Amino acid sequence: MSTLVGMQLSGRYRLDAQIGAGGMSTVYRAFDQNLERRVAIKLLHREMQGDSDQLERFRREARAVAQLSHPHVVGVIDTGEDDNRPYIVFEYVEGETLKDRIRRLGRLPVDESLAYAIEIARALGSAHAHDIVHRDVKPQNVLLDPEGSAKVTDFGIARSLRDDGLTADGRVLGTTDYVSPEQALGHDVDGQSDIYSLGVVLFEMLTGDVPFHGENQIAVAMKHVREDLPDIQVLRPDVSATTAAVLDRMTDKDLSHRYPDVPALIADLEDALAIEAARSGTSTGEATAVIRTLPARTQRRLPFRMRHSIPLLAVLALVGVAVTIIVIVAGDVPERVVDRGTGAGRVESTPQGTRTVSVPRGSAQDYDPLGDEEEHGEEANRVVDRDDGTSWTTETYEAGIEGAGKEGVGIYVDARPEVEAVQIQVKTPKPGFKATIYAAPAGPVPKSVPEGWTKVGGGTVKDKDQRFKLDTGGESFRYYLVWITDLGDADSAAISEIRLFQEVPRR
Ligand code: 3AM
Repeated sequence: MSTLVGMQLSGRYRLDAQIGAGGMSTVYRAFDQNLERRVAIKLLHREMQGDSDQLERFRREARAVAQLSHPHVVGVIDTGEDDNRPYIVFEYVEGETLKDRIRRLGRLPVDESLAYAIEIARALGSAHAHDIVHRDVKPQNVLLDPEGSAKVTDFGIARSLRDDGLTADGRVLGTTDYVSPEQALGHDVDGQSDIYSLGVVLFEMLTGDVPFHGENQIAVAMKHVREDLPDIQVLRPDVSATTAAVLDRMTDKDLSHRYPDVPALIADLEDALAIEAARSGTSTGEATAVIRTLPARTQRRLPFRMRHSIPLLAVLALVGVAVTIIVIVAGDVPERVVDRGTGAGRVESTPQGTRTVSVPRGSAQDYDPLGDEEEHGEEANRVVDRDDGTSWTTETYEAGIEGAGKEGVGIYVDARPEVEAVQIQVKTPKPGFKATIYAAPAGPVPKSVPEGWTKVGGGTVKDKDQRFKLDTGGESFRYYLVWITDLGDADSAAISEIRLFQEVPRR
């Protein structure tokens, strides 16, 4: 192949260096002499030339990919044929592949991993909308440009694994590290297969390694068919339950449980990124750029200062100083809400000898283990947004919760790492429902009630501002669940705020 270096394709593209080789083609760094710029050229292997099926496929897919114009897809500039050998001209991306980055740094920060996953998912979404399935999503096919943005390449050019991976005599050409179970079994694949592979890429970013190893590629492929991925929260304990759940759903072997399409996946990845960023209070690398592109609905999960530019913050800081001075001069220092940097920090009455447990925005989750596992999840964080005007609501139960065949539905707050809460405040615009308060220790959220949960309090929510004393038996817990068991006269319940209080240690 190296003999081709120095050659000119179609009198225009000078091949300068071979930069990669795949099962059916070779990638060159080249120079476009007309436009005087660097390009990347993918040239079909000579052996493939006699294979009219493959030739036609390469041509057809090159045309299809050329229709994609997307910021996270490596752009196709031109296609052509030289001496009957088809080639595709791509924009040249200066930088490393995502695989190189993982090799160099090991596991990546959680928010950065999610940011790359979102960018790759956006690229896949655009391809799927054009009926192009990538079929070979892997970090080797994700280029990181000098700004840090991810660009997916090799779209639709890879053949199905049956043709390209496991050959008739069992020889393996491509990697099966990212292969979906259905692809490994040689079934027809669609966009859901790309979602699985992207899930494996996300797993690798979070852990620094692929989930399965084996003696050969076939053994690895069979693990994708038979074995669950290792538990991400065991390997990477700082990953939130939300992110872990998204990863689980991306890599579910059962297609009816896996994300049905990329838009549904993107919405959850975006929420997960906002939650992780809100939890850590900072963002790193590409996450900072992706956070700016999140829809307003998702941005609301973020602390104020992460949503706004520095100059505005500087102005607000000055205003804050002025207000503090006025308050101090007036001789009325408000009680401070202990706040781990989630913004507003509104002044609220706090029971004597206690202080508010600070939970970040993004730390509330709907909980419906006996139903469809979904209870207006998109509204969950309204209970920790310090805004009484916004509420999370249950779904509508015309015949009551019992009538729906459930013992309850609820919402929990993640008071990470853990806390011994002595009181809970539940604010609601419409009192009258009954709730049991449960708590669970650090680790995965228990899958059902009461298993794994400890009852710590509860009763009827009679007031708009209801408080329940909690008895944790001296233990600390991470999750506090408001488990609604009876809606009273209403067909739904609403909660605008949940706050936990802990004792102030005596000196
Ligand atoms: O093997 P490494 O990681 O050095 O970066 C890609 C990878 O490099 C590079 O070709 C190799 C095999 O994919 N590559 C692919 N498309 C590219 C492009 N459009 C590219 N490099 C720059 N621009």
